[in-house]
Amino acid sequence: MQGKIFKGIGGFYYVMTETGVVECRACGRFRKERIIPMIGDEVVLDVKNGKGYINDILPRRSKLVRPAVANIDTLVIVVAAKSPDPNTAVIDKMLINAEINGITPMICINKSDLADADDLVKLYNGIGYKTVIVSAEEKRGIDELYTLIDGKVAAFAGVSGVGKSSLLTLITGSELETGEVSEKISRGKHTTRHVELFALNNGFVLDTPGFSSIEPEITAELDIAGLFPEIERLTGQCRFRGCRHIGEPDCAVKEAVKDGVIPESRYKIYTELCEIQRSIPEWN
Ligand SMILES: Nc1nc2c(ncn2[C@@H]2O[C@H](COP(=O)(O)OP(=O)(O)OP(=O)(O)O)[C@@H](O)[C@H]2O)c(=O)[nH]1
Ligand SMILES: [Mg+2]
Ligand SMILES: [Zn+2]
Repeated sequence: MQGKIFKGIGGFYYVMTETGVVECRACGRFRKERIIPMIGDEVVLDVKNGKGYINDILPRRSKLVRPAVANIDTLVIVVAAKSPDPNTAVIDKMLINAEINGITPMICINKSDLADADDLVKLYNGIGYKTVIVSAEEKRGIDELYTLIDGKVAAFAGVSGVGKSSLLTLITGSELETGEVSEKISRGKHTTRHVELFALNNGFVLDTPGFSSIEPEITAELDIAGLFPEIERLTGQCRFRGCRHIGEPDCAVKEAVKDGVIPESRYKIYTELCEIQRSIPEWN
């Protein structure tokens, strides 16, 4: 039998299968081989005497750290049009983290009842990211958001107070009543936070704090230009093949920055990441 781990508590994994939820333990081999199942894992399981055992983990499509969740397809970066004011540095960091982890990001602008967000939409649509404008308060844009994550495993991330939980309550509302108890994931001082995927009709959602505080992990092999769609797009248009877009002549990327096509702020992050990479001993 095959299924998906949606929750883990005290050594038990809860696996959603075609025939319902199965409480499982990892098989003995896993401990010996130091394999740790993650929430989101697609697993092969066996049921013996009414007890479930996870025997195998299928290859992971992506891996999110803090919270550790596998196979997330979409990172919904939630920002507020106002209160708290959007911070593009934080958004860019989350975008880069998503790109590094092989997760498709999109930007969800909530609290559109409080302010417009034309600048943000223009900036990120221009780069090529999907944006959606919603208001949890006025229940606007929720269907469009739902359509964008339908059939996927979507993690909602963003700084505190932007409305992630409000949106997720609207999105999962009816399904949660019949399934798991709707436990609001709070990260208050004394609240135990457990990570859980919530099933939709077709797909899963996950509430996460932070993800902006994590420094992108830059390795020697990482294709940094590939983390920036607006830079990646221009690859091949520079005079030199293998142009790093830093100081080379006739560089299409530098031109685009000068013309305002590529935002200065994003180019600055690009150069900083290149700098970090250059300081890795194995880089060359
Ligand atoms: N005006 C307005 N307020 C909203 C909207 N969505 C959420 N809020 C309010 O914003 C506050 C924060 O919302 P939450 O859903 O708790 O935010 P969160 O992102 O889950 O915050 P953390 O759990 O701390 O990370 C609450 O008081 C909500 O009622 C909206 O669309 N418009
Ligand atoms: Mg919340
Ligand atoms: Zn170049």
